[in-house]
Amino acid sequence: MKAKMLPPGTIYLPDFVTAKEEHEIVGALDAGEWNAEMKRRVQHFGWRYDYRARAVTADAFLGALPDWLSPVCARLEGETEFGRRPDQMIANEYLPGQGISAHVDCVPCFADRVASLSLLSACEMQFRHGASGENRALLLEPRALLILTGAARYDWTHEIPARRTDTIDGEKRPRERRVSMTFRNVLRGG
Ligand SMILES: O=C(O)CCC(=O)C(=O)O
Repeated sequence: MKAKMLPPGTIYLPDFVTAKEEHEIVGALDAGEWNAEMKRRVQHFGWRYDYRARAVTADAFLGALPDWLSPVCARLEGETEFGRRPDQMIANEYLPGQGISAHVDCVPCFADRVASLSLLSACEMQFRHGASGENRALLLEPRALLILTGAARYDWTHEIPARRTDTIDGEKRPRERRVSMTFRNVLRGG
């Protein structure tokens, strides 16, 4: 769990939002419409990502990101290595026992920096290096921001194992409802 053990290009920023902001963001998401077609519920903003085709098609534009995301987007652009204003965001909801399978975010669809904000509950993220099979793990705490760049973005898969409890340094950490927001920039024609 030490920073030096993370895949190169991983940036972890604890307390990126306050507890008040966390509460307001989750309230705004819950006032919207969660899509329940997959194992976990999702909401897409900016551009709809097609999971089956692994594509963002030209007709998938949903509109600008909502105003209530502006403070977080401005901070991503001005205060972090993300360094630009995102135009796409997917919110994921994980109930205990739910996860996301190992993947690299679509390379032709999205630009070279991906940022994920964790809300409400912690979980372990696992990384695997495609060429060597090396593994790493990181505890994503509520309100922390994870930015994947470089090798961490392209050469390592990331995954949230579908578990009810994580065991971190020998300590059992039962999961509760977790919401994440992953920010990206769409590559036109991707
Ligand atoms: O929930 C997370 O923190 C990660 C989400 C993710 O990997 C994704 O949306 O591709």
